[in-house]
Amino acid sequence: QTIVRLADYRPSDYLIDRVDLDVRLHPTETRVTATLALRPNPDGEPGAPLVLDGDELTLLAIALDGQPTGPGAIAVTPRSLTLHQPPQRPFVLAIETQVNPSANTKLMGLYRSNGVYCTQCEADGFRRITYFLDRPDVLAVYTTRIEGERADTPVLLGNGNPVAQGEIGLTRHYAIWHDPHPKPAYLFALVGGRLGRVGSRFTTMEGREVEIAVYVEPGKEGRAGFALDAVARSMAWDERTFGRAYDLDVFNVVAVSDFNMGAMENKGLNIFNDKYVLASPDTATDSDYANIEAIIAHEYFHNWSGNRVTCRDWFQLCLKEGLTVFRDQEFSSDERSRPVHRIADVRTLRARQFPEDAGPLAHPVRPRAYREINNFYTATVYEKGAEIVRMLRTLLGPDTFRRGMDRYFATCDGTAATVEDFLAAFAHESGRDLTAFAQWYEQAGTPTVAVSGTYDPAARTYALAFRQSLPVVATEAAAGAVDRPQLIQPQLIQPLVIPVALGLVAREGGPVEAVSERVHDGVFVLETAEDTLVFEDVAAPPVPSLFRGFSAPVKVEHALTRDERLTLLAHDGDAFNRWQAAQSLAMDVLVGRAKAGAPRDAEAGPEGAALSAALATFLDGEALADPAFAALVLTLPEEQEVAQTLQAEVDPDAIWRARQSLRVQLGRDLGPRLRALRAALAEPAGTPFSPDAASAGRRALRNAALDLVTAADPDAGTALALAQLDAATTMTDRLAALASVSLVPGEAREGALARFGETYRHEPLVLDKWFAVQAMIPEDGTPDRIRGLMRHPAFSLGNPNRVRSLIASFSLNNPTQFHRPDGAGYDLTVEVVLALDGKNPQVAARLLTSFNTWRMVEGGRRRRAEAALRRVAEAPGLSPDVSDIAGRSLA
Ligand code: DPP
Ligand code: ZN
Repeated sequence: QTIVRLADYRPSDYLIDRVDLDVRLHPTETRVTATLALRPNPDGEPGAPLVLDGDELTLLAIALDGQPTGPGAIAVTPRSLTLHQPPQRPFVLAIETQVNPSANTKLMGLYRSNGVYCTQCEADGFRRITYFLDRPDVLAVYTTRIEGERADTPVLLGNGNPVAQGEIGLTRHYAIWHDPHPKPAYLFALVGGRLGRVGSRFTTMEGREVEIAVYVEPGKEGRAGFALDAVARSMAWDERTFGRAYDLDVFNVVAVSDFNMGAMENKGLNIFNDKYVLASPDTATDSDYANIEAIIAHEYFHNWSGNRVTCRDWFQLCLKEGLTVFRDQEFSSDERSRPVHRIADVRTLRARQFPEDAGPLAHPVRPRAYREINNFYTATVYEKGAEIVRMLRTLLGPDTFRRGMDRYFATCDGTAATVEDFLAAFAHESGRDLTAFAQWYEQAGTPTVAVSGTYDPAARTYALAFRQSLPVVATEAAAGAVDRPQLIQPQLIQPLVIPVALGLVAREGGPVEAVSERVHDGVFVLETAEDTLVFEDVAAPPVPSLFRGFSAPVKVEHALTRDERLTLLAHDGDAFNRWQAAQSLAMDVLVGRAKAGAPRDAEAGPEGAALSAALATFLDGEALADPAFAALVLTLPEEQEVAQTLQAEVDPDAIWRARQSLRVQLGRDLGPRLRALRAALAEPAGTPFSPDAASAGRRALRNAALDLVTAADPDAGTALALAQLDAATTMTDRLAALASVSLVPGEAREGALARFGETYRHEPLVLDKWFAVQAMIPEDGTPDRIRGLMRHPAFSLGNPNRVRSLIASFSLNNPTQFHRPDGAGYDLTVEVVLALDGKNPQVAARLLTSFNTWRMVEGGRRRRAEAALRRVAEAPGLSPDVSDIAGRSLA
């Protein structure tokens, strides 16, 4: 497996201007004729051979300018097609290949999902359809003719606009699609199948009439309306917020049930994992609705950030992904509650990206080398990439930021761009040098910012001393560039440009109006390793509120006292930091108890009691005013977050006991309030369902209360949960009840699980939730339970959603069982990774990343984890995907 390096980038020696595809669909013998209009690239090497990429392809025929190629003119393997002496003028290559969609279990290229033909070409799946220059900087105009049996494939969809369709004999028909916008091969798509359709129209601000449609399994049309509406809302939002209009006459979304990713932004033909399209109150939770809305928006927004402006090479992946995540986060914040959404995004970042950045798979947002690009669709590229764009907006201000975006789209439209092109647009509009800021793209690892405050009563000043540091991360090794770790020397690490949104809060509440020339619009910019910010004219010692709205993706070391945190929880003007204050109070308790190895029912400690008292005041004052926010304040940091705070020699059982003891304590101390809240928030019978943020917030708070009540009083809580399970009219309430019940061992649990499984036996997406609930039970019996469920008729290793629900939920979200001292959790994961690798290497590799925290756990577990990883690394016939993850994890 060769290493691809950013430093080795060279333009392609040839370009492809037009692609005419003729695809004759057949379950096992699909024939593809690709007619490519090629020419030498003026920026390439004159006379170089033309090397087209392929993967598992069978060549049937080839012609150059209409003539058969002479003997010895080409060399063909399943992985490449080389034309030794291509004409040094424009020429046409016609290539006929044959592929077997039914045998394609990798779900890359052309495959069948529930009988529906569909494609996935990012990052390099197009080469599994035809020989091609499969790289994102080769942009062509595509015309696609798709032919199939009318009975099997009444719906035939391609990129762009439909231009023709017709009959062929008695049983076959065809459709022709033309996409006028030049695009890289990874954005190609086609679909053929029996599909139901819901549709509507949208008129763009430019006056274009667009037909929007969502295609789903026949019979599920009633579950497609929310996604359809989200498309229209996304279109309107991108016009309003970024001035971006849609540019084709049709926009199609197709839901398929076997899909490696969440969804794919193919031009004019987005293909979705059906989990992110189908929604009804009875089958989808509030978070499903929120995810559907966010992912529909994300893929639609790619039409500009990704498609109109694409990436020069895969090292620039964050250019489209980080930016588009930022855009979808903003959309969701505007459509829902901004602080609530921000908290949710930061929780995800801390739960997924921080551990990645602290472990052996750490890599810069723009990696410098890779072995397998499919392993770089990571939380770092996506979520940290989005944080970089957010910081840019904070640094430049919203108006300059918007002008920079306009300039980026204007200057890079129709091109394959780089991170440098992106930053240049903002440098131009702001007149600022962004060279130092660009380090965010280059350095792996989560920075730490240590802060200490000093009040000088005589001078009436308040000084905040900041010191930033970056962990020494084996960056090059992490990026796959070298075989053994090669540590970056600490002195080579550059300080980052860190926007610190801040304010001062008076001890008795209310803001402190202090002045500092270095704070603009509430933001101080830390640009050096150390710096001190002084506020003048401060009458009394204030409480600093730092990194408001989580203004930078850093860890903050700031030794506030409990009283200071309580002040922020009660009085900070920034909602994010109020939530953060509660989290920090809880984290202090959890870390203290985990270190002390606290038993499960630890006697109510004084710090825990202080937290209960503060939460009681908070709930009394405002729980009903903003239930969604209150639900987040009530939710303790996850076990993985506590582990990240402890950093080394982590004992997951001690963390679980600490968290459990605090849940019990809060449940006891707040019990009457929580029950009263549940009653106050109950929906009057007959209330029509709404997935909106306010209704979802009320359900979230009721269920957060249920969770704590059940922790403190399992019998009473289980009774409440069972009643809720029976009476619930939404999947949100039903699933929350099932989750509460699942934590209390006994017959009630087993009965409830059995009934739920029976009720939804024909609903795979609901069974996924049922699989996940069981996979996350923190008990010794769970690995056996999972092995049993793997024999359930609805489970299949071939379906990525099933694997993620039953196996990845266990490996990623059940820390005590994954990290069992006897190694049974590691064994189960490895067994599935190896069984899956031959079928679907991408999903297998992703599952193996659950080991990315293995170095943090205590010695016995660590040795077992390492041995498990070695078993993977040494297994014969590994895919490049899994071998890359195993190798880097052990490096
Ligand atoms: N489909 C994936 C996404 O939109 C990769 N582009 O993030
Ligand atoms: Zn994306």
